[in-house]
Amino acid sequence: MATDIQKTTNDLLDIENSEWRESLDYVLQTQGEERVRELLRLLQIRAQEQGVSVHFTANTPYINSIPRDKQPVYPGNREIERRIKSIIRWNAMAMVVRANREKSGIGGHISTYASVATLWEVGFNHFWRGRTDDFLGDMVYFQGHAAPGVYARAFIEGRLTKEDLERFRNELAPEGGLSSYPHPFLMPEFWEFPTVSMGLTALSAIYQARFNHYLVDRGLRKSSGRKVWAMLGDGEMDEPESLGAITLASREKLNNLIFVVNCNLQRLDGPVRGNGKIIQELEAAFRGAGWNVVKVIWGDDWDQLLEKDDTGFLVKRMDEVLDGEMQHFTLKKGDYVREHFFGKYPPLLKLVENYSDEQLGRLTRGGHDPDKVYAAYSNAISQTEMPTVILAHTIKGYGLGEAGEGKNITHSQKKLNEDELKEFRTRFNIPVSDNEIAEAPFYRPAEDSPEMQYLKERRAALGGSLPKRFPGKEPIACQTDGLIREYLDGSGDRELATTMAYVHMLAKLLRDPELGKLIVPIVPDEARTFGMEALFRQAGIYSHVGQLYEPVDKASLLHYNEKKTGAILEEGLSEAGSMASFIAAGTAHSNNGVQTIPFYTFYSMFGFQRVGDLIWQACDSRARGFLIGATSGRTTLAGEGLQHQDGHSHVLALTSTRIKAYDPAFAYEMAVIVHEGLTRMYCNQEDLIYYITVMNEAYLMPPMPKGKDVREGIVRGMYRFRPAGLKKFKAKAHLLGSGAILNEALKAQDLLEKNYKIAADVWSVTSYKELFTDAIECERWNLLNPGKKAKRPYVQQLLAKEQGVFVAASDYMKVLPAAVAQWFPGPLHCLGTDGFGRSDGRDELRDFFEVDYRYIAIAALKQLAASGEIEPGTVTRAIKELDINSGKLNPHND
Ligand SMILES: Cc1ncc(C[n+]2csc(CCOP(=O)(O)OP(=O)(O)O)c2C)c(N)n1
Ligand SMILES: [Mg+2]
Repeated sequence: MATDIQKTTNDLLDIENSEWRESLDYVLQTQGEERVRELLRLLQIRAQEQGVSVHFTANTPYINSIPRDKQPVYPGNREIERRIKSIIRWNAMAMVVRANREKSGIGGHISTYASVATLWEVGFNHFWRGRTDDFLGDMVYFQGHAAPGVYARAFIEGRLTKEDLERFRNELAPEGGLSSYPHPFLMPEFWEFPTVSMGLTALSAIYQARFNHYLVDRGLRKSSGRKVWAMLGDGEMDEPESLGAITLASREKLNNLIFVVNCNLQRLDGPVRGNGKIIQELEAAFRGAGWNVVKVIWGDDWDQLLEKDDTGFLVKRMDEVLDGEMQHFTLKKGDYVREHFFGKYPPLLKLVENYSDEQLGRLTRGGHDPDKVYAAYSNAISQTEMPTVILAHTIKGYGLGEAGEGKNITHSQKKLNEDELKEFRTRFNIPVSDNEIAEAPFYRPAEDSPEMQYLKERRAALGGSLPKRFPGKEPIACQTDGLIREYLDGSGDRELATTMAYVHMLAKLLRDPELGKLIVPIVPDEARTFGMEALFRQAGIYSHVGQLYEPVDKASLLHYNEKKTGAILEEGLSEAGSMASFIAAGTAHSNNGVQTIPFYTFYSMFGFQRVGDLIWQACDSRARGFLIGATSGRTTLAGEGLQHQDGHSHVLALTSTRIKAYDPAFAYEMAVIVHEGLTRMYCNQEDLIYYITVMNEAYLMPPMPKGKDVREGIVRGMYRFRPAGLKKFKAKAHLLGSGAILNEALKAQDLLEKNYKIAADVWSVTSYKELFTDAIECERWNLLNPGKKAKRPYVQQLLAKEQGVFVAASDYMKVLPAAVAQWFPGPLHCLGTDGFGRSDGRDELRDFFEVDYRYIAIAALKQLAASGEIEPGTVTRAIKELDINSGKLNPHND
């Protein structure tokens, strides 16, 4: 009885639901979309007035955003495209299988490309434009571990040979090989964007798209309708960087940006959201952020079912099915789909009663349906006001069958046995015979085959092949001597910090008739800290819309000046975003046909430590430019304490060989280094990045000492700044200082000479990294060329005639000077700032970290005592005289 009542109620509800739906259909047909929206809004208001709280949802139903009747007609030949795609699938799989047979454990991925093939092939055949004489080409960031698919296509296009494919992940073969992932550093004429550090692609693509607008707004190139496509994984979207900048993209109305997220619902270990729906989660995030979201969930064959279903149960079922369940529908056969997907509601079972199990098992996902993908891409490229994200539902390991389709292990599947290869071959109809199958041979159709003709015609129509990197440009910045001359004379009686000298130089560069328009100052909400606010007015802060409000400080000379042609990229509090801008500006020489010169100025603690992986990416990208670590030095930055005081960025800068790292003490040193950087990166066209730390301690900037080797020494890392003054002395010491600590070495020199009759030379070490790199290069050469005249490291040559003891002090960790100690002619004592910073004054910090002049002096005395040149008692006496507390806190541990 109760169930009968329930049934009647349900039936009534169903009728009511149908009536509402039909009314809506009627309004839509007779009055159009706008009227539907209006009515929905009115209903929402009415409900709210009656106290019915309407839950906020940024989600739309779990169906395709573009209904079938809004899909454009597919312009290509589906059959030939499917053949081409199948061949690429085969070769991509074969190159991984073969590589792993040759060298077990060499790795590579099959299942990701298998899931993404349609998404890419629709792009290759219809959307992605190559570079031509009058168009720079679209910028496509390929999901990194699907690289075999790009190589396989390049093979079919005739850009790579069979032998090249055989050397996938065999880069050290004599002829060179194909890199595991997209690396412009390793394949500079092929890959444009490194993409395999998950998360960085989305971030980089956003800032790249914005930078493309910036170049147009600054008048550096013409608007061309060029698009930036980021092909991403759904697991990858969990990285904070992936979603971290999406509001910037909508705020800046980046209509040139398209994300395509390959939603195969799986990542490496298992489902991305087994208990939820990743597509819905991402839809809400992107819609909330103001993006155009296009969901491509179901293939064509679902449309008929959706059209036939007037109960609403199909969409209901689609909405509620969990990603974890969807994986079962991939793995199991049609009878399982009938029972568990459609079987949940009787009307759905009825809906598919005329479908065979086989048909149900074959129902496709939207990301494998070229029509649906084409519709989504067409929608994306026609956006004028906002960026687009396409959420495409796919199957991980599509076509691998038993070898991994939809399985949790599929990400790491690299080996297919003979049966699995046969199954794959048959499914995709590849003309490889049973006799050859065990070999997994590569297959390329004959040159005059319809497939090859079609493929070539399509790429020719789209402007040629991609990815393709275009390295190099004409030399610029070859005459910059004049720019730095004034800094070589010192500051007279004016005290300056190196930061001030740097900002002065940047302002001057911005005014330069040749280079000014190419300089891109980047700063993450710290310009005032570095005294850069004068640049606001001079160069302007870039804003695509200009300044729509009157700034509160309008009357001030240094007001906050946003403008469309502004040069400064004021990134707000995003060091990661700033680095992404640095990469965009630093690679413009190859990716944008214009050699912009980025100067990214940041709090040095939040550079290598915070965004080290982006710096690594910049090096791989062959970016060029200046990274300026400001407020640097563990003891030079007073007050800020543990989180802010950087004493290790120069150690982290050792990690990439593309980085030149300098810790200059004086304005002239910095000027020489900037000049050198401009010359090498822009005149000589070398792919380097100059990291320079600047400080906020003001002191007199001396003129550059005379001597022809000074300039060379600054660049190579070390030179004698002030020789000993004493003519008659007990013993000799050499004091090495860097950055602001050089002044402590000078004070120690005076002290040693005056109070202890020890002559001391003071050396400025601008770069331990340069000294170290040069030394290990020499050692390597000597090791491999035993019969030839040995090379001598620069530091060894420089100190060859020196006697006495050596003390090195810097505001960085002791390991820096220790790295070069073995090439010194005598013992070297290293002072440095190992340990966490503290908030206190500069003097207190230098005492705490034991890097002030007193410690430099006693370290020299200690060394001299140890070598028997002075009385051991002198050290004890000096410790007392200099008021050093031997029982003080240990900065290393306390
Ligand atoms: C920062 C980072 N962490 C980890 C990895 C290793 N890794 C490469 S791909 C991958 C899973 C990617 O899943 P998804 O983004 O969903 O791509 P799919 O292969 O499923 O298309 C992982 C963990 C990486 N490359 N980068
Ligand atoms: Mg995935």
